[in-house]
Amino acid sequence: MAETFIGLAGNPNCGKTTLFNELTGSNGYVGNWPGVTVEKKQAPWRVDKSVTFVDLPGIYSLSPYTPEEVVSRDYVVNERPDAIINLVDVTNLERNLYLTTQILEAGRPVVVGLNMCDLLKERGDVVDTAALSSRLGVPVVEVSALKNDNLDELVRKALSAGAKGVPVAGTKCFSPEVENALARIAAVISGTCDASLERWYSVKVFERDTEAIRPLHLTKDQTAAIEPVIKSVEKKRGDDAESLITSDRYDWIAETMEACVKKAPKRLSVSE
Ligand code: GDP
Ligand code: K
Ligand code: MG
Repeated sequence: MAETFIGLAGNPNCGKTTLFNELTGSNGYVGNWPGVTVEKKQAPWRVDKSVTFVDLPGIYSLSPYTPEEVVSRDYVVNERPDAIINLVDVTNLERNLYLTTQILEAGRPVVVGLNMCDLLKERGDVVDTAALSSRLGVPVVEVSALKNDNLDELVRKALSAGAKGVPVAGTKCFSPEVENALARIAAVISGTCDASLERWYSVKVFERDTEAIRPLHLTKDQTAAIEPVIKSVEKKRGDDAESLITSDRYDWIAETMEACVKKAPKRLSVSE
C-alpha cells in the first residue's frame, strides 16, 4: 500500500508535538515556549504504519523569514504532503487564523483541528464549527490533543481528504480588487507551476516576492504584463501590494471571528 504523509502545521504552542506524540507514540519535547522544534520530525502512525505524521516547526506565517518558517514553507509548498492538518489553538483563534489563510493557498488537502477545546469549554466561549468550516472551505474538527479527545476523527478526515487528493478550493479571503488582480496574474503565470500552486504563486507574484517566485522563471514579457495590474491596485488602495495582502487577511479574519465565535459574557473580577 502506498505511503501517506500528513504534515502537522500550526503556531508555536498550539499543541502539535502533543498531538504528534499521541498519534505516533513518540516522546518529542512538549514545552510551553516557541522555537523548540526547528527541524521537522516524522514517525509512523501507531494504528497504520503506512501513514507517516510530520511534526513541523511552529510558525505564525509562511513568509518565510525565520528558519522555522523556511522549513515549514519548504515542506508544505515543495515536498507536497498528501494532506495537512493545520492545528489551531482555539483559545487564540484570531491570531492562529493568519497562518491558516496562507496554508489554504498552498494547494494541498487541508483539515483544520481546533485544539484545546477542553479550555474553550471551561471559558464558555462557543465556536460555530460548521460555520467556520464553510467559511474556510475545509473540514474543521474540535479536538483536545492533551485529553486525546476526537483525534481519531481528525485523522480520519485528514486521510479521507488526502485519499481524494482534492486541494482546497481556494478560499477567497482578499478584497475584490485584489482577487481580481490575482485572477489576472494567475492567467499570466499559468503553466509555469503545478496548477494546484497557481493561487499560492499568484499571491507571491502580487507581493513581488522575488525570492519565492524564482522557480517560475517568469519572462520579461510576463513580468511586464503583471506589473501594471499590481500598480493599479496599489494606486486605488493607496498602499503597497505586500501590505494590502496582509491587511486583507486581517479583515477577513475579523469577519470570520464575528461570524463564527460567540464569546462568553465577561465576568466581573470581584472576589465574592
Ligand atoms: P507545540 O509547540 O505546537 O508543539 O505545542 P506543545 O505540544 O509543545 O504544547 C504546548 C502546551 O500546550 C503544552 O503545555 C501542552 O501540554 C499544552 N497542550 C497541548 N494540547 C493541549 C490541549 O488540547 N489542551 C490543553 N489544555 N493543553 C494542551
Ligand atoms: K512548544
Ligand atoms: Mg512542538
